Amino acid sequence: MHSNLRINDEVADALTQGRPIVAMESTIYSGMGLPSPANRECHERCDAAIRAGGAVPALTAVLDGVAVVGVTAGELDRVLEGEAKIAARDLPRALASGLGVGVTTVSATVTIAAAAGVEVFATGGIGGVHRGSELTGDVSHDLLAMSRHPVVTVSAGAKAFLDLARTLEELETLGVPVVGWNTDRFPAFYVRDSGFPVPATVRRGSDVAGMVRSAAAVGHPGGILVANPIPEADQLDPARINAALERALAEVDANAIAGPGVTPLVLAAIAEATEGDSIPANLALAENNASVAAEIAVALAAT
Ligand code: PSU
Ligand code: MN
Repeated sequence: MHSNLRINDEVADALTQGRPIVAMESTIYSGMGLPSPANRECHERCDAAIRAGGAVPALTAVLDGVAVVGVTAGELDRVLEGEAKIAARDLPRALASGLGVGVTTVSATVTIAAAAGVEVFATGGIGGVHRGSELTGDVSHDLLAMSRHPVVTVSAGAKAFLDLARTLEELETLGVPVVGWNTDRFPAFYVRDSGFPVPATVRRGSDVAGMVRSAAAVGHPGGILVANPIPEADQLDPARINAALERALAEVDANAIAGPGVTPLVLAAIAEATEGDSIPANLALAENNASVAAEIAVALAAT
């Protein structure tokens, strides 16, 4: 029987030797997360940031019916061009049916990372509770998945096209610890402050490593969300980005899109509404998250 999980050699060696590893999702690096060629540059910069921080990058994806932890250089193009978005609930079908290429969301990545024994994961922004969810019920599975799997997620908060107040409420309901990285504010992706506070602030990788080991000691399941604001110099003007978000949401409404197609459509509409200015900001925050994730992975490996 062939295995549905493949860990590449570099990641497998690091696991055996207890060296730091940072998992990466692949939806952000596909056309559904970023337009070409920014998607490739984003992957390059995140991969380099993780290595510079002393950790091994492990890009996850589904390739030929196998959940891959550590996509190799030779496989990367297939992933960048991937068009099937795979959340955790899509994994069983994708693997059992031998899907050619599937790009993994946050929920699928924490699932696969946990299965492989990888404890830290870097993304751009997580999914969350959508505006109007009281009618549509649209809440990203990312939130529940983070509460299920013991993986630290480093994210620049979440985009304000979501209902951030409800997203934070839902994370509390699900029992996911949320900490701000050198901030007491929950960031909103392109901007450093969403207007909402975080329950606690951490200042270094060892602070998060201590939380991970403490959670395990008392049997608290699931992961931790580290909210890492975009660097000051890369932040976008909040008024401008909010106007672009409103235009993007109106476009989604007009197209009567629902389900997993919503987020990719809003992301594309935002890039268009900001005339591409959102792209450098997106790359900068993803790279910054990769660096922080590496610092946390290094601290965890030392415990
Ligand atoms: N938000 C972003 N960029 C992204 C995503 C969300 O700012 O690329 C992607 C991530 O892969 C996330 C997924 O896990 O969208 C959430 O999709 P949904 O809302 O359908 O759960
Ligand atoms: Mn959804």
